[in-house]
Amino acid sequence: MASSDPTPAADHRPQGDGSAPPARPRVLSGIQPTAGSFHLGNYLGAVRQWVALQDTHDAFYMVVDLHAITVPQDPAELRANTRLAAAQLLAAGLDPERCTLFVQSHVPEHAQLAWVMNCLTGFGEASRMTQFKDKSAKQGADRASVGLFTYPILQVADILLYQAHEVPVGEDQRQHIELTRDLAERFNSRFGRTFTVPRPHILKEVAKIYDLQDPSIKMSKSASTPKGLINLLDEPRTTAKKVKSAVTDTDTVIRYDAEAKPGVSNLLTVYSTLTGASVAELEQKYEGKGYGALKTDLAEVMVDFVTPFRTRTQQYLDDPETLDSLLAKGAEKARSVAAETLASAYDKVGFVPAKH
Ligand code: ATP
Ligand code: LTN
Repeated sequence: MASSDPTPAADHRPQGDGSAPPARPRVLSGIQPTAGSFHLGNYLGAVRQWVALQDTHDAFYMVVDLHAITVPQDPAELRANTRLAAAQLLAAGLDPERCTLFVQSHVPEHAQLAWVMNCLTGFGEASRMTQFKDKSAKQGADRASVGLFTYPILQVADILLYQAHEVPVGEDQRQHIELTRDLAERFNSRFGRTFTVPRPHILKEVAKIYDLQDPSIKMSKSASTPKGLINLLDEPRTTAKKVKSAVTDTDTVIRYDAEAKPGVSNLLTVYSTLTGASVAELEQKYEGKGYGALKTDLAEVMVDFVTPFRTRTQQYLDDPETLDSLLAKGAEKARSVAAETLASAYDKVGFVPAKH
């Protein structure tokens, strides 16, 4: 179930003549190419939804390399990680025939609209973004780039360029989607209706997957110990080991209770999402059995999931020409939409059209 949002997406796209069949709602999302492997939180909190939404929505997904350079990146690693992210998205089930998959820097309109949005954002407003506060605190405020500060505004441009109705993300991104809504409304009221006001698409159950060693924090690539982080491209043996040594509690009852039993509850969420069995069914299945049994079975479920995922990812990486041409086609499709929105926004703010 998507979290209920009080305000439906408001579609301010120019209307057709009414004879065309109703278009599917549009979704857009992005993932950073900053870690080699996706982790289980990225997959369950975001990518899994992306795959499902291809069938019901007009879906645009991108690897956000412009966002990645808001913190220092090694150029060769960035290039490799961008292709690796795309390969993992394809391995996870994105189908270029059913969605538009592209790399953010291939579509120059992102940076162009971001500038306009920068000029519409209050300095104080941008200063309240918690992801910036967290990330800049980690690096030391003096070393944080201006790009990191305006990161959320680039994200706003990403979303508005495609007139997206919904944005599938994890809970940590909610504030950025709120900013997107605010800026879309501000632009529309100041310059006339231009942008669709999007809403977040956040699945409650998987909005936050927790660290296996410290279930009070979200699973993250920047966790203090790699033992609590499941990277999808890890050796399956390593993954099984991490699941088996997940922190639970001194009690032995397998019951979902996020407050009192965060470790077990997290394992139940993961188990349930990967197998389709409900949490209630799992509680029943493991009634009277210890945590060992649950962990052994979940380790097997995880191994069965990551093994083909790794193989498929490698197949895409082994053929970079095909991968790059898939991405080029995606960028072409994305650009045709983005260019139209940018032209309309430029016109609204009063720029003289460039002669061709
Ligand atoms: P990390 O915390 O490891 O740095 P991230 O948030 O930087 O991860 P992104 O590439 O920015 O990783 O995020 C990709 C998607 O994964 C986002 O939609 C984010 O909300 C989601 N996500 C990240 N971690 C989790 C988690 N632990 N549980 C659920 N969703 C998550
Ligand atoms: N900030 C997001 C990544 C991201 C994104 C987007 C998500 C960049 N642009 C547009 C949704 C829509 C993150 O850190 N996960």
